[in-house]
Amino acid sequence: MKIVELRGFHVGFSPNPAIGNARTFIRRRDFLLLQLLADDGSIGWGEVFNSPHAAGAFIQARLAAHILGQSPADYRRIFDRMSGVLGYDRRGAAMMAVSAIDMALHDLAAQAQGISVCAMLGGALRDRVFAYASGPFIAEGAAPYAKYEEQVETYLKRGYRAVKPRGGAGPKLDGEMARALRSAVGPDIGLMVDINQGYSAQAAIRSARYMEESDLLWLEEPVMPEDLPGYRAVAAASPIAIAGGEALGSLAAFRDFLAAGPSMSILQPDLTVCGGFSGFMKIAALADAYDIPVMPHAFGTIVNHSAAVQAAALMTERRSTGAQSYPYVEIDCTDNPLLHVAGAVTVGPDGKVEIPDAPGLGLDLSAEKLKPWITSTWSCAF
Ligand code: SMN
Ligand code: MG
Repeated sequence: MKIVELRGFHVGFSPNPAIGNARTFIRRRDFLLLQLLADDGSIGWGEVFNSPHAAGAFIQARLAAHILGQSPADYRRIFDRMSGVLGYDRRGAAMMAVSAIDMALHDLAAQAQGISVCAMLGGALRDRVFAYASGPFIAEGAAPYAKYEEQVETYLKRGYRAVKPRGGAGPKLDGEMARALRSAVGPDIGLMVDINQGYSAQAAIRSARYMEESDLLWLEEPVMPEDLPGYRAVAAASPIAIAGGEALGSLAAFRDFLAAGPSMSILQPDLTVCGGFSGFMKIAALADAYDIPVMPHAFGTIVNHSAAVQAAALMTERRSTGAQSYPYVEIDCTDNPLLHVAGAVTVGPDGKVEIPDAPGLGLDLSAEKLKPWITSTWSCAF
């Protein structure tokens, strides 16, 4: 099997209401979905979640020539070669470009063997994985958390047994929000709060203190992603587990956090940011040496969701402070048509999603299905 064409589909939509977190209101969500076409007609999918336009340009200008004519089975060699092309740009949009290609190569390589990506990478450790509802999000106006209880109730009705609301509107408000949610959902539902890099270390510590009695599984991205001293300060001051890493794009970045001692105690690499499956598995191996749970961050289309489910299937089980052991997968609970474009993503009554054992990523996706959201396309062929 040889790759004969790369096709880029820029897709996007405008969420209404805007998706609010501690730092911003997201009014537009744009992604690049990458198709790698093989000479036997099979198609592999990859996603760029964060910087689709820059990554798309980098794929066309610098990476495509290294992919055309190659066999997807050589994904490790190709990853190594692509890493050599990065030059000084080792953690940003260029790495996101590498990530999307690596993801699509894994999809194709596994399809060629007629097995799932997780089977190709050594075999799933489970056949279902626990999922959490990613939401609710901050609303515009004077009462950022006013609808949280109502929204969480709808998630629980859909089967979710864990929820991750956005915090960061203010430490005291966070404390009230977490307390209200804990008393609404009872002791058995997992509760975590995502600050989306929004606080200074002092504000994060204050917020963590106010939320301490609400039995959180984790506090996510309390400070800026590279603020290692800030992470260390928050971790030292609070008994709540600190999660992060969705914005870190290299193995070396994760090494810095782990080697520095208690800072992050749950790692959340995003496969579209950290180097696809190749990058993710290296980070997971590093984390194993520190006995730290790893679970994929995913807040995009069905492509990254499907990749995250395959990756989560491979992660070592770790006890959490709640009812369900790690790993978990994250499910975007906003109105996101690109998550459900190949069939509705839902959890069962056990709060888990199935790990598909269909070939590759197990995706039933086509350009035709993406059509309503496509803003532009490109292609690179021989
Ligand atoms: C997140 C990141 C980017 C956009 C929306 C939400 C969030 C997550 O941090 O963990 O999904
Ligand atoms: Mg997050």
